[in-house]
Amino acid sequence: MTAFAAVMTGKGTGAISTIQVFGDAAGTIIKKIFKPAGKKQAILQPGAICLGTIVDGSETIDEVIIGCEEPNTFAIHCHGNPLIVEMIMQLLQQQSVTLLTADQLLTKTLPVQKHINTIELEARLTQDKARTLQGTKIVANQIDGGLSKKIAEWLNNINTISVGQFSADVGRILKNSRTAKLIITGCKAAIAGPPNTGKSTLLNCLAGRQKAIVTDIKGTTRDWVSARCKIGPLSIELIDTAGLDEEFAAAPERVVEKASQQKSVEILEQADLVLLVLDNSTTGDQLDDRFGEKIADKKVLTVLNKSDLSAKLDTHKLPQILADTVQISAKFGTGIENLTEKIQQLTGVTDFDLHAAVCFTHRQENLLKQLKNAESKQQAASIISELLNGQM
Ligand SMILES: Nc1nc2c(ncn2[C@@H]2O[C@H](COP(=O)(O)OP(=O)(O)OP(=O)(O)O)[C@@H](O)[C@H]2O)c(=O)[nH]1
Ligand SMILES: [Mg+2]
Repeated sequence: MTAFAAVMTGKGTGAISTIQVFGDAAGTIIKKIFKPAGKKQAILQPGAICLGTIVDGSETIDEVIIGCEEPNTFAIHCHGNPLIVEMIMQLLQQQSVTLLTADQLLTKTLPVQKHINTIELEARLTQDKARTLQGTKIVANQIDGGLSKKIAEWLNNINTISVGQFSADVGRILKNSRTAKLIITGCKAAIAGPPNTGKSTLLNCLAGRQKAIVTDIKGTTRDWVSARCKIGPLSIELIDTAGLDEEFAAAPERVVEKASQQKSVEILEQADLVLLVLDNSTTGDQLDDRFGEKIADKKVLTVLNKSDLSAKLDTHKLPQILADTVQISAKFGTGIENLTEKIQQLTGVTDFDLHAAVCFTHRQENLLKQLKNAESKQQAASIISELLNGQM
């Protein structure tokens, strides 16, 4: 006889928290720790809910509502104070219940209760974590349509479809998946550029609040500052970095500046997108040549800031990688609509079809990559079956 429990609600204080208890011993254990209000015996059959208290011997821990969702599956809805939740979890553990994370518990319960395949299970687990509504839709669409539909199509035509056709289909899925990933899990945008060009002003403008310090002194931002904003279907983590000026940071006494600039480069490397901010009201070389190497494989948008002042920057002299430009004034909030449109174009989300077949877990991605290189139909069929029903 076994039982498992997990806190299903998010971390932190909420009005109500839900603990799910599952397993053939769950009912017996609930009876030991639950005292129904006003009744001698709790009726905990599937579909029933019951008000009462969770007790540890003679001590009352919390007033709760218990629902029996399925045979051997109970939901304890208790008060949301994390200390109360912790006490109930400890009490369950004392009753030999194995404590799990919400994902681990769902992985055990969903296939048994709903008879779902691995892709649907993965979709249900991923849906909660999607950063935007569009992200949840993309994932939900993979259950009946999208990837599941494509797999059904492959299986139905396994005898006629060629290995090359699999490879072409998978190529499209993997390409769409890269865009879908930005929508589902969010996107990191580094705001980089020379000192004093208005990077922090841009972060504040996009975030809609004064998150970063702005002054007219070069080198104001030393430690990076981040803020989240929503642009179209994207939830973007903006990261304002210290201005890049290697010559300035090279002096032996500028230890902090050197460290901040190294951090800026690290952030650039991890970003999905780089907003390179230049001051449009100045002439001259604003970036050293080596900067291009650091962003060579990135999606880069050159933001020509301070466009409220007369333009002096010769954009024709910009290297090819910085050729995609947009003029804005972060201080006065002009040109921001163009900027957000460009960001969506650059990340490929502008016309993204939320019903497109995509993969959304590492497991799926790895298997699709194997399928792309499958050498025989037999091998392809076995990978497809693993994709649909394999272990998570
Ligand atoms: N005229 C004008 N001034 C701006 C604009 N954006 C920023 N500034 C000014 O430029 C100066 C520098 O702005 P910051 O946002 O601190 O620049 P930064 O790039 O973060 O600077 P560092 O952190 O030192 O690298 C401040 O005085 C801002 O008010 C703009 O669009 N127009
Ligand atoms: Mg700054």
